[in-house]
Amino acid sequence: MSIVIRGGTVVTAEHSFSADVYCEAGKIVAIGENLEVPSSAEVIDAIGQYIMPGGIDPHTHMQLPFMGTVASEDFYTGTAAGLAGGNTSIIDFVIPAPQQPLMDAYRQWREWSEKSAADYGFHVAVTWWSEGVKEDMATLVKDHGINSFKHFMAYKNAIMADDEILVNSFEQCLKLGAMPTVHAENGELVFQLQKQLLAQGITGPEGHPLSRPPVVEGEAANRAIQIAQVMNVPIYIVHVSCKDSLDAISRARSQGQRVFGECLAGHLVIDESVYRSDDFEFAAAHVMSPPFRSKEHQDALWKGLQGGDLQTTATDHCCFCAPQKAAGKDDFTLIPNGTAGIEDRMAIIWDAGVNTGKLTMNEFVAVTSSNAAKIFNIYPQKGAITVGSDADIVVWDPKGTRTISAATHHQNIDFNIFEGREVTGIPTHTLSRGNLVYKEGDLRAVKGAGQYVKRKPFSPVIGALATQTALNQPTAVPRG
Ligand code: URQ
Ligand code: ZN
Ligand code: ZN
Repeated sequence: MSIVIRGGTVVTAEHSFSADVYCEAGKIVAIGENLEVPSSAEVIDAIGQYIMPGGIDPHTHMQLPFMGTVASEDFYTGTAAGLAGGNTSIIDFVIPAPQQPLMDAYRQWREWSEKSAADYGFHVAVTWWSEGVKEDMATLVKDHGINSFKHFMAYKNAIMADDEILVNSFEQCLKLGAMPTVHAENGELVFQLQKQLLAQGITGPEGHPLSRPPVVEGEAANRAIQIAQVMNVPIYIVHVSCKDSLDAISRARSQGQRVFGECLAGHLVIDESVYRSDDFEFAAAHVMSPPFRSKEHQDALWKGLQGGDLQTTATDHCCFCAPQKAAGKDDFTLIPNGTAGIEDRMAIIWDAGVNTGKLTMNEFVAVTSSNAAKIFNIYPQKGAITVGSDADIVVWDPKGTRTISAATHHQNIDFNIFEGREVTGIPTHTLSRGNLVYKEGDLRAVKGAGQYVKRKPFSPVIGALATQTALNQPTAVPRG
């Protein structure tokens, strides 16, 4: 199977240039003007369109068992929906129950993910501590291509990691050359505020954001960053949602500490007014953590992306349908946390970022693909348009339009947080390791065609430098 993409403009995190791209046997084989290729090659006409690295979503939870139920999107339907939106890789999460051996959970998630239609990797969560956990972390890095470990500072009495777990795990991450990542919310404060709100009779979804104010996220982000500094490890803060945590990141980065931040497409364009709806289903559908915030925080996140204090965008794709959300009808703390985004992230970031001048096209590629590949050490295999890279490519029509809706999306959820938004800038073709899996509305995802992506660790000292060096590359055409 060979494909040549003709007549387009290649857009990478570094620059943009006119060129054809020829793909064969799953790899990018040639890039240049008026390429001569075998007559048997399938031709994609990309005139007036952009040829970009396929999106990498570094934060998804396909078929996650959580809060007494299981996320409605599985690895096949979720990765397929991503392909329809120009996303060609995910990094999902193995989340062991406390006392569950990490290796057992890892094997379970590898089994679930075999049905993926696109390439995938994992962060592994450290939800408890023992010598066995420490040993399993080493096994996962040395033998299974894991180079990042997640720590939930929220979710008390479930998967919450306290400071003792953070310190022990960060120490092991340094030894292994692995990246520690955190969900930064102070779980003790959330628990306390939840009790207070329920005692006041506030049981509806409007209680959710009240129990997780920005200060609760800012405290945890700052604490995790300071622990990382003392432990001499880099750190990646997932779903940064507010100025409070972004300020902690900016402060640390300005002092040379290696801190990376991720924000979600949803947090960039949706605000907390959704929780004040009288419609329980509508408000509950938006219950995720951290919650959607006010506009001042959205503006701060955009500035974080523009200024380089936030490096990646993601979705935290973790789907629960209305009947599942109804578990919290009388108690908002029982509403399963999570919603969707994998199919819409690229178009949302393009429409709200590039079309408004907040981001250049090159910065768009950086924050939707290349930076995640660099931080998690799969660049330029992924996240690049270079000879030898995997042929994970999206052909992007900057003039194409789409109205986002649950009625037409491919995601296995009965709600879309971007419902009704008309976006300008859409994928017309998606290639997954050189296979044309999406063509002008026709989704041809193949169950099980996705491959597990092993990620090498960074060596303890060089690793931190490598991460920084990788990210120091000119990631965008200077905005003039
Ligand atoms: O916290 C997370 O990232 C997982 C459990 C998904 N749910 C959510 O509300 N973000
Ligand atoms: Zn989280
Ligand atoms: Zn998550």
